[in-house]
Amino acid sequence: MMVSVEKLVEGLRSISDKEFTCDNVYQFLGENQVEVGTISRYFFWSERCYTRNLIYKDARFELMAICWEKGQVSRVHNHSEQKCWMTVPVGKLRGQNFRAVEIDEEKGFCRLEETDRFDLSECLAAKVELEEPIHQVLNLPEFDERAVSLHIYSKPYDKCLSYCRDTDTFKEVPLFYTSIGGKLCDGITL
Ligand code: CSS
Ligand code: FE2
Repeated sequence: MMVSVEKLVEGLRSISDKEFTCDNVYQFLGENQVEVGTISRYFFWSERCYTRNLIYKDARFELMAICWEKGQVSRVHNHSEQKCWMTVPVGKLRGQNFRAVEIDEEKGFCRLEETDRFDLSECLAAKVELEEPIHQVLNLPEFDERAVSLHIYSKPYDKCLSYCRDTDTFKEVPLFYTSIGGKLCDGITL
């Protein structure tokens, strides 16, 4: 079924706390695919970096549209131990998962190894596995088009760990919104 983003949010809000599980929300997203026309007012692209555009947020979850120019990639990062689901209503994205083969938290040292990867498009839903939470999302140059992904994070978080593969280090980084409710945030230039 295709639904407006308003209906999608309404549906997510109506799921009880107890039922707000990885599997249930995943299934809900598979059954309720968003009509792109209803999220286009949240789209902003920047040549500098992918953009994070907040659509809805409460204490339990946030929903955002992330806009990717051709070739843009996320950092290798985690989700601060929060649950995450994503779909790709526009274009196509590659997800690459990693596992930590060696970690020394005190030294900020972490050596990663690539594990599985997946391609997402056409609103196919994915969940970021909590057992293997380190990943990167890439709009590969060969996909040759802009992409938009919808992300649900539960609970909302505003910092995460970012991993550098060249130096085998990791650190906490803050996360910012590019826009909220369809309006660019203060101080943001695209
Ligand atoms: N988690 C990243 C996007 S890639 S899944 C972010 O929220 O910026
Ligand atoms: Fe992520």
